[in-house]
Order: sequence, then structure tokens, then C-alpha cells
Amino acid sequence: MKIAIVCYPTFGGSGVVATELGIALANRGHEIHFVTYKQPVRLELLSANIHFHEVNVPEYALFHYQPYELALSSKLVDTVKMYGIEVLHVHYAIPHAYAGYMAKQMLAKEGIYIPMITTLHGTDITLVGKHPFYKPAVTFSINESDVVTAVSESLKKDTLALFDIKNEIEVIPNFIDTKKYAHDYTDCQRSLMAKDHERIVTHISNFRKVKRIEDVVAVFHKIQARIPAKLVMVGEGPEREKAEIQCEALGISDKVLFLGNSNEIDRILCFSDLFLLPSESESFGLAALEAMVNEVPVISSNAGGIPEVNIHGETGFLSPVGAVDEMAENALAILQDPEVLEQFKKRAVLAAQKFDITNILPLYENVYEKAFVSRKTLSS
Ligand code: GMT
Repeated sequence: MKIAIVCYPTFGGSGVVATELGIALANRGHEIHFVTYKQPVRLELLSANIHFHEVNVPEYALFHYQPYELALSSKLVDTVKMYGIEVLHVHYAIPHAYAGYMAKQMLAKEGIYIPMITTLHGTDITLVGKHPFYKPAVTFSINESDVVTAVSESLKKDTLALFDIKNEIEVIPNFIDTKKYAHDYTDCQRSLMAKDHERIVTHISNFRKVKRIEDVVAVFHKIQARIPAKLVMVGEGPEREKAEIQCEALGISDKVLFLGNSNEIDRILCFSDLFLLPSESESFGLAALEAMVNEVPVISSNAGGIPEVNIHGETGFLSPVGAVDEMAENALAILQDPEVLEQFKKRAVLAAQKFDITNILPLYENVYEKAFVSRKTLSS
């Protein structure tokens, strides 16, 4: 099929899922057109089946806010017409589902009917979307989508609770290409990060408030007081500086490395012993899944969809949001005993297999097929 994918091109969550999905679909022979404002971070190679269409928003002094939705919907209209796109898949409701709806309407005026699949990712619902300033537009564009998917049961539940949704919501969980992680490094260059006897604890995120970075540092502070350990912090965001100050104040700066954004997540996870994800809210927790597939157990909060990924007592432990003492005790229970650590590692990678892309991709293909066959005639 010819599929246009609209997403954020940045590091992290929804953009990564959309990009990996597009690459996998292209490998299966579909023609994929990414439509966004920059080449997606994980889209390293443009192959025969992958196209990228950049959305440009020329600056104009009159506009206090540049009209991205307008430029995106116009780009979608042009792309659909020029390449004969059959299905439009927008990731993250804001503003993509809204712009997609406008594009559909414009195309319908020309007799072109294109089904739109909207995938909800989390903050587009639980954080930003529910704000009264956006809520009517988000509700409208979800209800006007031909198919709506959510990345976890928890996100589906939140969406139905927060919005007046008339559409069905299908849960298609996030995924991972487990084969890609079946690397055979014999040396992860662990020695660059820590001494042999030190445990390596890792956190990866966009360092936003919702990630509770201060809890990451507080949990690690308690861990390092009992066993030799290092904390590797990967990512960039508004909470990073505060975290550096917190480490300084706790006197643990020499044990914490802030690496910034990285394209080598699998290398970093390869030498990690434990992953921390104490988020306030998390629709799925893709970072936890990436850790698990790299044989890294997860200590997390029990927020949102995390319990659908990190299985308590099996792949790691769950605690209530903010329970840093409990998280530290759970972390130590895993880290202090090499045999226990080994068991958690094995179970983590095993549990991750459930989310292998080979299980999830057909679910999306099914949705595209269904949407294409029963596409609504907007003119009626
Ligand atoms: O984690 C983030 O804050 C980024 C955010 C995004 O919008 O890309 O991630 C959301 O989508 C991911 C992919 O579906 C999920 O794995 C994350 O759990 C979700 N984040 C939140 O719900 C806070």
C-alpha cells in the first residue's frame, strides 16, 4: 500500500514508533511517505520504498504563531495527489489528527477519499490534549478519524474517561525489533563508564517534568550509599539542569554521567545493569521495553501503561509514583545478588519478545486494509 505517515521527527516516544513502523512497512514492500518538518531522527537511510516530504512554514512577521497545521494539511493534500497515497496514518493527535482531517476534507472536494488512522501516544491525551484550550479540537479529530488506535489498554481507558469519544479505540501496543538488538558485542565498552565492581544504573528520557527526574537521582542516591554504582543519564530536556544541581548538592556528581541525546541507546543499555523509570504518567514506556530487550531489568512507577510492559517481580519491580525508598530497596534486591540479577535479565528479554515487531506489524497492516476497504465517503 501507499501510506503517508505524519509524526514528530524528534528523539523519543511517538516519533520513534512512527519511524520504526514506517521502516518496517517499507521492508515489507509498502511505499512509505513521511510527512513532517524534519527528517526523522531514526530514519538514517532513505531507501527505494521510503520518501520524506518536509513541511516548511515560512516565517511571516504578522503571525505571532506560525501556522504549522495549515502547512501540514496543504503538504498532505499535495503528497496524496502526487503519489496516489491510499492511507494516511497520523501519530500523536495534536495537531496531526486535526491537520489530517483538514487534508481529508480538501481532498474530498476533489473526489479523493482517503482514510485516516490516528494513533494516540500518551501526552497528546493525558497531558496536552485534555487541556480545555485543545480539548474540543482533539475530541473532534479523534471522532472524525476512520480508525483510532492507542498504544496501551491504559491509554485507551484514559482517552475514554477524558474525552467524549464515539469511535472505537483499538489497542495496538508499541513494539520493538528484537532481531536488531540481538547484537553480538562481546565488549560493550563498559569500562568506559564504570569500574568492574560497580553496577551501572541508567535512565533515558526527554527530561520533562512527567519523568520525575528528581526521583531518578533520589533512588540512585540511596543505591550508591549501599553498593558501588554509577548512574548514566541519557537525554535532554528542561529538568536536566535541576538534576545536575541535585547531584551536586547530594555530593554524587562524580558518580553520575549526563550524556545528552544519543543515537547509541542499545550500546548504552548493553552495559547497563538496571533501568529507572519513575514517571508520573506514562502511556506505555517504550524506554522500559528498549531496556528489557537489552536484558536490563526495570525499576519503575506503576503509572499508566507501564504495568503492561514491566511485569512486577518478573522483569523488574513497580512502585507507586514517588515511592523512592521502595524503588531503591527493589533496585538493591536485584543489584546486590548476581544470581538474582541474572534471572531478572533473562526474564526481561523474554518478556520483551511479546512486543516483537513481527507480532505487531500485522495488526497495523490489518487496520490499513480495513480502513482502505471501508473508507468513508466524505461527500455523503
Ligand atoms: O515520553 C515522552 O514524554 C514522549 C512521548 C511522546 O509523545 O513521544 O511518549 C509517549 O509516547 C510513547 C510512544 O507511544 C510512549 O511509550 C510513552 O509512554 C508516552 N509518554 C507518556 O505518556 C508520558
